[in-house]
Amino acid sequence: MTDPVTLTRTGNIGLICIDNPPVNALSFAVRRGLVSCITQADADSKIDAVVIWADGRTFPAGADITEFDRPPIEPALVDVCDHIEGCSKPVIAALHGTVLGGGFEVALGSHFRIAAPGTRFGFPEVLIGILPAAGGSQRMPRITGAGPALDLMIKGSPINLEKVVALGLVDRVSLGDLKEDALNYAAEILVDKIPIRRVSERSDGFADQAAYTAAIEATRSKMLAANSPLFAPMRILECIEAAAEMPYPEGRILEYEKIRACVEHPQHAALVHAFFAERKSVKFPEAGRAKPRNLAKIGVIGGGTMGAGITVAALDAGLEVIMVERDAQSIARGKENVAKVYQRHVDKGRITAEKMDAVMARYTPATGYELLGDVDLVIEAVFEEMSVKKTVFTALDKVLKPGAVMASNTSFLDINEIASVTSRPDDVIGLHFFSPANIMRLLEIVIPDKVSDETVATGLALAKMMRKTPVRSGVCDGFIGNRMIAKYGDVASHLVEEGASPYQVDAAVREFGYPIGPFQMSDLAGGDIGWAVRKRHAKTRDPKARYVPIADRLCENGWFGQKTGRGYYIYENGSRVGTQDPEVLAIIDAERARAGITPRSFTNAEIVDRYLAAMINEGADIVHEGIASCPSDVDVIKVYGYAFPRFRGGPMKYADMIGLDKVLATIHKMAEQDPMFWVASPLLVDLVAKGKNFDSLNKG
Ligand code: 3H9
Repeated sequence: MTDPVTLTRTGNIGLICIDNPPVNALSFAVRRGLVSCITQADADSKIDAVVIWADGRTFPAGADITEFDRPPIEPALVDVCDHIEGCSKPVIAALHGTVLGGGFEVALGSHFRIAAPGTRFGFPEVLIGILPAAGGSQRMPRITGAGPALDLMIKGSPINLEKVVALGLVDRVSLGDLKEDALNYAAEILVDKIPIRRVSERSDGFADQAAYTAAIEATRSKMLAANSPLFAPMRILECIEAAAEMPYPEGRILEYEKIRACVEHPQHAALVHAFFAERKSVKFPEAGRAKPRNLAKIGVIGGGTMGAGITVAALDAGLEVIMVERDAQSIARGKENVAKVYQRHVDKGRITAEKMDAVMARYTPATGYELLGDVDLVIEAVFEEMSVKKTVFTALDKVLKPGAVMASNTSFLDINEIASVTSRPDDVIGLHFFSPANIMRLLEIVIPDKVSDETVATGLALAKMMRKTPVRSGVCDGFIGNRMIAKYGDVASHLVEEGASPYQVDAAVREFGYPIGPFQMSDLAGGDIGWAVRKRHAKTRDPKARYVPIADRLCENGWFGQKTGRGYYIYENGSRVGTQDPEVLAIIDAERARAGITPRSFTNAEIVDRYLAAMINEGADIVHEGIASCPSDVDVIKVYGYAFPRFRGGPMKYADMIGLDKVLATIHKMAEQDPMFWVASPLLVDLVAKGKNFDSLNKG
């Protein structure tokens, strides 16, 4: 294996080059190489200054996350950064790409920093439940003070070069070839005899001590008020607070103690799982077998909330869009739905009016299919009814050019049946967006029986253009996400029928980490949506299956949730925050009495156990049936589309963490009460029998 870090010499400047694709992560060999090259350069009398440069697309994007679950190997990254800083000759970091986490810390360990335009900087450690622990939490505030460091490290989102320069974190912007400019900068430092500036010895960031303390206290109060369940952010704050209170050598010890606590916390493992799950989900087998077709112009059928959201996502991706509605009035509304998204951007100063005009110039409204003859792909987002979908696909089949991809945004219906009305089922695919489609990152790509690899690869290419997180799903009622929600939604209603109030169920689910509970969600989405689905299923529902009619009673009263001012909660004067409704509780009482149920009390833990056991069991069945390719895909769907708390990794990861035997025990216990509803998934039973977990199915 070749060394990923090398030292060469250009004149009297040593050039350390890191070459560890894809993102130059600071794995063991890179750390060892950096230490060794700095030592060599320091000892080499022909070298007077050193440039650290990285080949490929980026300066190191951080520590190597794949190493986190292995025993640590020396040298630790913090020692590498200190070693760089300790070099007796000027060290210049030449930065490009995404300078993140440990990469940023290597840069701050260097004495000078030069960066190429477009470089992004950040400390995303918090997103994997840890903190910058290679001296970053101690060095950055020494330059910037507390505010910017708190902001960057607690949010975890990257910032651009302009901001970094303004904060004093980068000394020079390269306007030509970065490597050459860095070498010239090093030469200049030598000629001008600019003294070495070690960040760990600086204190300019602490000059305004009052401002420093105020920033810490303001952030602490905000965090305590928000009552966030996340573990790492408060540890980050403690590190930044300590930076001003102790010399660097002590600060880095504290930083080490804090990261140890983070690493041992279950949130870290869950968040690392979420990180890799997201990257795994995009790897569809079809993409390896076929190339995507060209995508420049697409059609969207329907201008409602979904159609307009998809249109905005497509326009944002740089595509031309033809939106089709059935008549002049509907298309006018569709156009308005699209325009108002951009108008809001203009009003908030995010884009100029000219930019909005330029984007809208790529949008064409239409009331017929005639203009769709040359589009590369069509997404149908019409009413969720099989006959309506079939009419649309029959019409599209007549006008689309050969090779145009025909996608349905259905969230429940059988795409094989939709494809069957066309002469080209190989071009038909499901692209299930989540509302608001221009914001939600999840895209379920549903794979019907006859779809071609090329069509799937094109769907994936669209997801990439739209910056979506795509997950592969087989065809079944509700696909992965909605099929699961149907199951645990039933459990929520069972719990209410048995004695919990909807408000307690919501509170228990929020306590687990969801932003809102299932009944708040129903009020937000509109109770009529679930009602329509239940009516559709009524004909095929087994009369012996448990059915809780409480939601129907509310809908019969016209209480559909926020949009009608009343659902499970009351929403006074258009408020989006509901208050509890005694009349709802009375309806629930009446329904319990009708069902002959004597209500009992539940603990929040009992509610969550049952709710999640149903979710996990359905997820296991979905994997068992091959609808999901692996358990981590189920996790991605739930985290990105259904607000499952990311810090718990997803339902399948959560199950692994609490123990599958515990989940199975809950299911068996519930089956004693309702054996028809609670059937343990064969996959879950099998894994428990073999002492394995869901993660064992994620490999490969
Ligand atoms: C840290 O630094 C801790 C320190 O403070 C101190 C500790 C003591 N490690 O996302 P992509 C892989 S914590 C290992 O598809 P993009 C990724 O899995 C770290 N692997 O590309 C994928 O592999 P594959 C702080 C990594 O262009 C491939 O690279 N840093 C790492 O859309 C391409 O990734 C972070 O948290 C890594 N650090 O986005 C940065 N990063 O092809 C995390 C990526 O086999 N990374 N890979 O699936 C990112 O945010 C994005 O990957 C990045 C590129 C923006 C860099």
